[in-house]
Amino acid sequence: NKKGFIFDLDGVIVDTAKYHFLAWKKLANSLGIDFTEVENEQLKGVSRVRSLEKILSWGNKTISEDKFMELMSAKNTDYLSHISKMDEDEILPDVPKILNLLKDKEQPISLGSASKNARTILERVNLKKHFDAIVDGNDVSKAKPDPEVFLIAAKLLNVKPEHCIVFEDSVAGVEAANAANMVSIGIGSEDVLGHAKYIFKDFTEISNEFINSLIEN
Ligand code: B16
Ligand code: MG
Repeated sequence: NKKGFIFDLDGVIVDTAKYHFLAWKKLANSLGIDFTEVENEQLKGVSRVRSLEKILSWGNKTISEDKFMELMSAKNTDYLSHISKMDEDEILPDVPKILNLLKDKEQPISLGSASKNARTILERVNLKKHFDAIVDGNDVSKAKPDPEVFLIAAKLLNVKPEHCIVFEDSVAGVEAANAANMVSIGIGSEDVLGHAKYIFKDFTEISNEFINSLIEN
């Protein structure tokens, strides 16, 4: 039995969500726009361009195209300054355990991230070797909640979408997995990810038996 296991990156494998938060907050506040965890939740899994568009609309701001590009680049530079300090300690609990279990069971594994920095981050935390395929923000034309990122991953793994399982921490990502006709597993809080097929607080709550049942069914 072969299934395709697709992992989101930010908020699932590593807690880079906190660095996105810091960088967007700095940028929003510099424009006089409020930015709290509530706004941040709506940016999870959302592309860089779309995130900035949302922040500007919350602040009722319109800016020139040049200024837009400048802000995007400033946000990413700031974000990368956090990323450059990352190491294996920032891998979220039990992620390596699950990746190793899937490898033992000969299950194909892909990354399915909206981030254009995904490969850099996987290299920093030394997890790249675990992935049979990597699909990230550089490979897609339509951002989550569009299912494109996960459908490309399924194709690269050579597994039918309905035989794929997606781990996601974002509202947009769970929507994308559902739209792709995949089994969605929310990693985070039930209040936010109620539309996922299964929800766990983190990987420490996921048992080997549960993974086995996903493979068998
Ligand atoms: P970048 P994921 C997403 O990654 C993040 O959740 C989201 O907050 C971010 O804006 C997006 O990547 C783009 O990231 O600016 O690095 O290209 O959760 O889909 O792995
Ligand atoms: Mg995420």
